Amino acid sequence: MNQARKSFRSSRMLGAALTILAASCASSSGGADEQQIINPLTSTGARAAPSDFNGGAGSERAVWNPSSGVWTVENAADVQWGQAGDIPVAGDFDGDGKADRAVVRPDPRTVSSSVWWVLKSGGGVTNVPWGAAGDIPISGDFDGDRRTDPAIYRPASGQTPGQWWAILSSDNSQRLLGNWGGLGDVPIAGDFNGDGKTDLAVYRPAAQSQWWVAPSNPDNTFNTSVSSPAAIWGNSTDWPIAGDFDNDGRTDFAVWRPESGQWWVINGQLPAPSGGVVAQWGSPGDIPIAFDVDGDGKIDPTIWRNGDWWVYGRGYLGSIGGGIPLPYQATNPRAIGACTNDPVIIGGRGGLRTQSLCELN
Ligand SMILES: [Ca+2]
Ligand SMILES: [Ca+2]
Ligand SMILES: [Ca+2]
Ligand SMILES: [Ca+2]
Repeated sequence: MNQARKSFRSSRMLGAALTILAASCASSSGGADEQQIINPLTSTGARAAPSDFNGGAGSERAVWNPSSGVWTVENAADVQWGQAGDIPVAGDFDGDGKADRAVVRPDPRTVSSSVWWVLKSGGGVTNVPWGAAGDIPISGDFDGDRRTDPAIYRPASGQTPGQWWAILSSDNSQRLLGNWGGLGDVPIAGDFNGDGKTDLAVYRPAAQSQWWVAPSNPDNTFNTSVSSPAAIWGNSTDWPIAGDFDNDGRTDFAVWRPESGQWWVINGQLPAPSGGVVAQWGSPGDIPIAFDVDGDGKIDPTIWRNGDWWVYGRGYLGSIGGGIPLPYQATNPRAIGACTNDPVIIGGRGGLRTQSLCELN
């Protein structure tokens, strides 16, 4: 990675005034009178979800076992891919419309770099050195060619802002996509402006949490001159969970509230509208998953509870395997099973913080 520098807006971001949240997401109430119905709009066409392993309608339940490295996917044979200490990353790296099993592994020879091992659904294997220990792998398509680009978010440290790095699949170029993120920010992979390209976005937990989005431009750059948050949505203990809940092609701003099990979702416009919707699904101790079970393009709020999958509007789907539910998200708060060293971001009183899976067991 070269060390190209770009101006960073952290100070402006941190100094921006809070605006009042019209439909108070910070409130634990949420009556129907303050909700705004999100209108389902047109589909933007098929795009392999990180957990759509067979390319059919909807996603498959999938888990990765952090001890054995085995991927257990609904309606598929178990596959061993990875080992203890790896970070699972699913995405469509080969562009055949099916999610590929992939892991990111710290390189033991250098301890400073990581290797992405991809088992391509269309056949073959790739291993690409990319990133370093402490980086957060991101499964995104930043150039919009419908192939997942290996990407990492390097958390902000001291005076250094958070950095987004990717290998763009369209030209195989290794790029610093932008400096976008401050201390304590949580990276979010989403397409908030609906152009088919993943944007640079971070969630900043606070009493009134901020979502900062640097939207993608047509030339594969990102508008990092944004000077105000795209949304103020969530509180200091919420877990961000982004996805397209209404299938309008734009990722929506959403948080899951661990104390109450509420899903708070606001439409992913830039900037966000003033009101959102809330759904009750889950209980303290659960893990929320953005999952499209039926293939209608809309995220179905899903709860993972000790191996069991519960989908909003459908109920119990059953249990498969043992391990980390996929799509794995850095914001998933709890360890499952064995002890590994990958960083996770855990919610709790006082905000989100980074913690290893070992510490959680
Ligand atoms: Ca694939
Ligand atoms: Ca791509
Ligand atoms: Ca975009
Ligand atoms: Ca949406």
